[in-house]
Amino acid sequence: MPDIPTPQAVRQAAARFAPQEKILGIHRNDAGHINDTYALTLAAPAGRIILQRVNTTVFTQPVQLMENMVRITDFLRRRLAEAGGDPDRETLRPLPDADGGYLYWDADGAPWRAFPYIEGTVTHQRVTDAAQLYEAGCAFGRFQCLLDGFPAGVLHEVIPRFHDTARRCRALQDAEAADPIGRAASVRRELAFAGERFASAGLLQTLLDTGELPLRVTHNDTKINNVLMDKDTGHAVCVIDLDIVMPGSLLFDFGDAIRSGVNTADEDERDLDRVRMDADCYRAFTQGFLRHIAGHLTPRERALLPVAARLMTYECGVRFLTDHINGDTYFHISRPGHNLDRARTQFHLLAQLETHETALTDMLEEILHQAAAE
Ligand code: GN1
Ligand code: MG
Repeated sequence: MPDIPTPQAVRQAAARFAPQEKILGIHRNDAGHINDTYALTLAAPAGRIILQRVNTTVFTQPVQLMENMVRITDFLRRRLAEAGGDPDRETLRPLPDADGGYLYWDADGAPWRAFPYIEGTVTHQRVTDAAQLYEAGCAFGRFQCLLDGFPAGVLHEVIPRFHDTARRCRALQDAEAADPIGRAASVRRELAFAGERFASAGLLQTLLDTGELPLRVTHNDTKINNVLMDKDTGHAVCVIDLDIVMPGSLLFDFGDAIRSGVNTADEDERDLDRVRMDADCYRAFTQGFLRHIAGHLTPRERALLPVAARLMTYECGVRFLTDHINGDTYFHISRPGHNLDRARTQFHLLAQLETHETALTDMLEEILHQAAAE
């Protein structure tokens, strides 16, 4: 599979999901780090379409992945209809291709899929005000509620033990030992920072394995840019990127959203002075998230919310650093050292989460109390 699809491959794939004569324009979107994403503009009255080439290095079972997605979105559509929502706007829906399947395989053997574009919405790569995080919190909390009752047993585990942080640490140690392109020596400081925290990495997965944390159906990739917001009202509309919805811990979803949402800078910011933990954003996300689900949390889950924020930030930094050492084989990069820059922002943010953990824990307690009183 070529690194980036050729324009011809993109056009051919597009023509499988929309009549060729109706396609007016194709624009690449570089926000995601894994799949290749394009927006197709179609002649009126048809709306736009999102077209994606699925990354088969990361998703080795694209057919199973799409089976999951169809099941999940069917379920969500039913739940939204029952709740008086708008299923066309509030959840994704994979589009069938010309043969009626959900994947089109191109000449290089790469799978493509498409979704209707949800018009009138925007995503935020970086949050600019706490109200956006409140909305994102509501969206992920509601997503969790809507999936309550989904038969988890039917889901394929498309990337097993995705948020097993200790496994991610072992992968970092393996990368350091193999050092395939000789980068390890130049990242000693980052390796030491990561190494000092290896011992505490396994906590959440261990508690899941022993049954002390409940296994739920979770999103597992709750980056803030995975929520579509109404461009006029600012309200959250739809949770997207359902590739790794799988059984997991709700703490993964909380932690990863905090990781991506409370950073005042971009995930790949080079000037670390700009990377700061915004406590107002932390509070706002938590208020939105807990508004829907505070009553469902077990005492253990409640107690571990701040720990999860720290561990998911750590895990993400470890993954970026591992990929840097391995030669950038997993996350798309657009400049040399891109994954190292990303690892550094995560570790910088993590240091701040650690410093403020007591205060953040108090803040969470207060929000949980308020949520219980409402
Ligand atoms: C990847 O492609 P994107 O941005 O949705 C990654 C997440 C990371 C994220 C970091 C399947 O998500 O786990 O948190 O990058 N997705 C996968 O930005 O590995
Ligand atoms: Mg993703």
